[in-house]
Amino acid sequence: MQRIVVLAGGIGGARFLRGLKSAVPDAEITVIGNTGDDIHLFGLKVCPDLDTVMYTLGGGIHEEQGWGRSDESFAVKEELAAYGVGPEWFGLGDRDFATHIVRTQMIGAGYPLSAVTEALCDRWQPGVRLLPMTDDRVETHVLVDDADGGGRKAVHFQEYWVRLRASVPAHAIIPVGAEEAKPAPGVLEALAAADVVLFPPSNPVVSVGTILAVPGVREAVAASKAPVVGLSPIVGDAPVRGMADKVLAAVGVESTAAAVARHYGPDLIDGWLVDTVDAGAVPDVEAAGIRCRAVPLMMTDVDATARMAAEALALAEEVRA
Ligand code: FO1
Repeated sequence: MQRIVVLAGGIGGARFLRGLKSAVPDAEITVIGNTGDDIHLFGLKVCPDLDTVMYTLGGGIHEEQGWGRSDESFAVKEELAAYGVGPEWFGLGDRDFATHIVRTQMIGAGYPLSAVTEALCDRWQPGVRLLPMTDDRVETHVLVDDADGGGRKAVHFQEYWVRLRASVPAHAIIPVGAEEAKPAPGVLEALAAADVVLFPPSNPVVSVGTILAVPGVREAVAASKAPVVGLSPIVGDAPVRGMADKVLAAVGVESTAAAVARHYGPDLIDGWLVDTVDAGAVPDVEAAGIRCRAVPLMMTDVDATARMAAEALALAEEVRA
């Protein structure tokens, strides 16, 4: 059975995984999920990217939004607001709250996040093995201008992304705690045993980049004997969704499919897929020592996404040969 390891962020990663499962239903898929987006609110631990993968693959996602639960209501949020308790800018729904309550309760009882995630997945049956990148606390912060002080301040990634809508310049992206974090149980083992490693069209800085920032993960991907293939989240010089261009600028990377491939670099990735509109970038990427193909990369539906996943696996076979 083919063992595939995917380093995934939230919406882009989750939708890609749905296509991958459809393309290779018999494969054993391990997902290493980003936890740098995690936030503690109202005394609860919220893991947006793990939950987005779990709900999307388990059939509980709000499809149009791409995050949060389907059939959601917001009574708890409204009641909290009536007490003047915020933040109001982060939309936690009633059904979603239950997930965070169970998670926080289990963590309080001494279970590591990896065990909690496994327990939550018992309900959702996502059809993949979902591992957090680490059981340790890592929180991505973004350095922005401080309108009041005239200097700069660090804000939580969710505040930058959701409240500020990435509308102010990001000067630096800091995965706080990453340096001291250890990969969660199973992460390095999965990478060592992988037949193929995939980087979905997730954010290269705050999703895949944060996973790679956990000591040992980048090294394990680079040392992997399995082909490592990525799919560009940038199509026609703009992010397919989200605001990846804003955080790419913070790390000095141009918002192009070729620049993201070079950012990962040939030590990490063996193959790279760009969209057909970026076919002109193929020679650039290949000149950097990365095998590159141009194929349609818009995840318009599960079938289109499955074709992307199949192309990524075909490129993996090509680099392996
Ligand atoms: N994204 C938003 O744009 N607004 C929200 O209010 C919001 C709430 C939210 C709650 C739970 C959850 O799992 C995700 C949520 N997201 C929300 C998505 C999230 O902020 C980001 O898209 C990811 O962290 C980036 O991968």
